[in-house]
Amino acid sequence: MNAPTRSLFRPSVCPHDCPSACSLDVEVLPENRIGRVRGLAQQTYTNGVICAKVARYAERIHHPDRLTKPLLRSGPKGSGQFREIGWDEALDRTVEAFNAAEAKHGPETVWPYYYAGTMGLVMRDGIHRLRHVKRYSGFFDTICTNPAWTGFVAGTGRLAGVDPREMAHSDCIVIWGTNAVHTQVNVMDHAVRARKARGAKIIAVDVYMNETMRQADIALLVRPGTDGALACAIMHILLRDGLADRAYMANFTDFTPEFEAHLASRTPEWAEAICGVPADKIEAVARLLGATKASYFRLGYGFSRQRNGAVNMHAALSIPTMLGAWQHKGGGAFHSNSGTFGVSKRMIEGLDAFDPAVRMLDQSRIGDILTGDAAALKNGPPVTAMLIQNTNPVSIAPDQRKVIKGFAREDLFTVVHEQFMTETAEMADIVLPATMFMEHDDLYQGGGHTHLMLGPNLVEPPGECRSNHEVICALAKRLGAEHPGFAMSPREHIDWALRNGNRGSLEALEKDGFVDTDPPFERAHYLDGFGHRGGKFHFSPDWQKIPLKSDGLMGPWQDMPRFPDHWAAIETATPERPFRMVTAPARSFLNSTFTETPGSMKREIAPSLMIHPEDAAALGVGVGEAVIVSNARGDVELVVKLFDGVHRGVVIAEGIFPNKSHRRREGINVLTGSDPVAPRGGAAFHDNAVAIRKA
Ligand SMILES: Nc1nc2c(c(=O)[nH]1)N[C@H]1C(S)=C(S)[C@@H](COP(=O)(O)OP(=O)(O)OC[C@H]3O[C@@H](n4cnc5c(=O)[nH]c(N)nc54)[C@H](O)[C@@H]3O)O[C@H]1N2
Ligand SMILES: Nc1nc2c(c(=O)[nH]1)N[C@H]1C(S)=C(S)[C@@H](COP(=O)(O)OP(=O)(O)OC[C@H]3O[C@@H](n4cnc5c(=O)[nH]c(N)nc54)[C@H](O)[C@@H]3O)O[C@H]1N2
Ligand code: SF4
Ligand SMILES: [Mo]
Repeated sequence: MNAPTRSLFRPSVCPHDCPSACSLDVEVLPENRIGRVRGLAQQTYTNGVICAKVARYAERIHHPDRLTKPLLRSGPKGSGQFREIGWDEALDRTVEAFNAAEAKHGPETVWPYYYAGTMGLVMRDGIHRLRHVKRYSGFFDTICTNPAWTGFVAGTGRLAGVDPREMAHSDCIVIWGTNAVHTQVNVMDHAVRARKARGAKIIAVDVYMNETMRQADIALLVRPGTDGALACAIMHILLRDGLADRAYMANFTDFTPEFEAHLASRTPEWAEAICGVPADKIEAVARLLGATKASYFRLGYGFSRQRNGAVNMHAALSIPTMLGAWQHKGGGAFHSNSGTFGVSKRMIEGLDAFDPAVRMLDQSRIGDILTGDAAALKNGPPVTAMLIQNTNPVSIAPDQRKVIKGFAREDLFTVVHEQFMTETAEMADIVLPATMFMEHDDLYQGGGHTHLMLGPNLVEPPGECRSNHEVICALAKRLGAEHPGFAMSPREHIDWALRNGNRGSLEALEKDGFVDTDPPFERAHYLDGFGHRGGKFHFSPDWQKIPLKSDGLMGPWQDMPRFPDHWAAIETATPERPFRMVTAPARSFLNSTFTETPGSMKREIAPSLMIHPEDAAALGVGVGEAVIVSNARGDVELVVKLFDGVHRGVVIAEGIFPNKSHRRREGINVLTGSDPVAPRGGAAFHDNAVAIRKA
């Protein structure tokens, strides 16, 4: 790394957990500082456009509150009292505690816990190498992607879709269950360009009139967890009115007369009663879709965070398939390209040391696991030691009361490697200071597009920060864990992963900072066959056999419908809990990240609840007043915002604010549940029946 003597722009990648994975153009200043951050224009998905929170990155990387020294707890658990120690002492103490725990309960008592705070493959996934070699408990990462990926792959057989840049050729762009303006700004950028250039119509489907819905030509406002009903009614009309592509379906799908008979009763009136979209509006949308060839369905994660989320994802995906939209440029569907990059993770993750006999523990059920639920522990030993990187479960995990109770256990030793003193770090025994993305080298793949990208080390880290890779390798050495991956540098790992995945080399990637891995048209559009055996799209999924990583079947999978349908597995409103609450992402935060930056806090202000004015009147509460929102899992106080862009009975709490910005230091996830979404697990963050009363 050469420190510049004058300011210059260098390519980089946004590392945050966001499908956009933007290529960045970062101004590197002398004296180890960064200046402006903008989108890289040459990478044609990013197209020079990034979100405001990352454009302000100088305030995060040069934040005065960054952790810069290892810390040892000096007061009671969770007191926030720590004293500075050296790295050797921190690592020695960690290894001592891990070995003592292992001696008492066996290696599965140690649970390395991580997530996608950085999406860099070396820094995010290296923790697996340590756990595989040491036979520590496995980590089944359900919290974000499982309901969505399962629903998509149930249909296509593969986690891949049509290049989002093809929106430039679309007649109609359907943005379903993602608030793209907040969570992936590039989707909106490409859609709006298509509207300007060729009059493409933008249709959005969501449960509240968010920014994306407001910018759409047609906004379909559904009740939470009812997208399956809307999708079925659209398909009912397509079949009824001769707008379905029957020749395509005969060639490329498992379409049967039985499926047609099933849809015959899924009328627009039936759907209206469930999802709340007027039947005539459903008719108009179906006619519009049927009249255009190139309809592009951009299916988000948001609507899958319901207990019937996998079914709803598959139902929405079935529409472009019935239209035969996949055959046309600018037509088809996209959810994630995460299954397409082919980079080899064998060395990074130490997969050669993987032992399937070691138990997997479910990320979403951390509360049950840490409070000793035998089933969640797979009837194995308790978890008594944890290493945590890139995630803040005390704030973001569901069933928060159990999570906090678990972390407060005196017999649990916790090491948290972090950039800031998060609420998880506050519960730790040892806190280690972590580098940020511009302070280490890493490789990134764009889940929401087609590029592999290099994020190089551009500046020196402050104080004594070390990268995840350095920490994993240093622990491995002290633990006596042996693997060639522990002796390699991040650059060597990147080169190995590329070469062994037939994706070129580090040298090639370094030239432009990215490579475009877009597959040929035929493959991206599944014209050479879908991913299932026999090459057909499945309208009737085999929910027990989805070709994705698995830790067995979870949730009420036996009750899943055979065809797309409204599956009433959600937490329905009851007289005691008459409201349905959605905990949608805030624009200026990224999960719990950016809650530490003044620029984002100034915009998001304080935890609130958006509530329909008539519901507020019935409850006798007004703007700015506090309400207690409760269910069987707990209660949280929020401040009322009146908002008429929801169905009555639906309330929205945007953003994961720090727990400490709420009464009793308990955040929004006190209300969300960790019971697994069928059939492969996941948390239904937007599926909550709640009661509301004046505080
Ligand atoms: N600014 C910002 N950006 C983010 C994040 C963030 O917290 N803030 N989080 C990042 C992460 S981890 C992820 S996984 C991605 C997710 O990104 P996307 O795939 O883009 O999905 P989201 O935008 O999370 O989807 C949220 C939307 O889903 C809607 N929704 C909830 N339930 C339903 C339903 O039943 N039906 C329908 N139709 N809509 C529903 C919500 O109202 C909300 O508008 O975003 C990433 N980007
Ligand atoms: N109520 C509610 N809760 C939700 C959601 C919701 O919509 N509503 N969304 C859920 C979803 S989809 C997700 S993915 C989860 C995400 O939740 P988290 O995994 O907590 O997500 P982040 O806030 O992205 O990242 C966590 C931490 O990683 C740290 N970090 C970043 N880079 C590095 C690094 O290189 N090294 C180390 N050691 N640390 C690093 C950051 O400082 C940050 O504190 O939240 C879930 N929780
Ligand atoms: S849109 Fe997402 S990937 Fe792009 S800069 Fe913002 S957070 Fe990063
Ligand atoms: Mo996520």
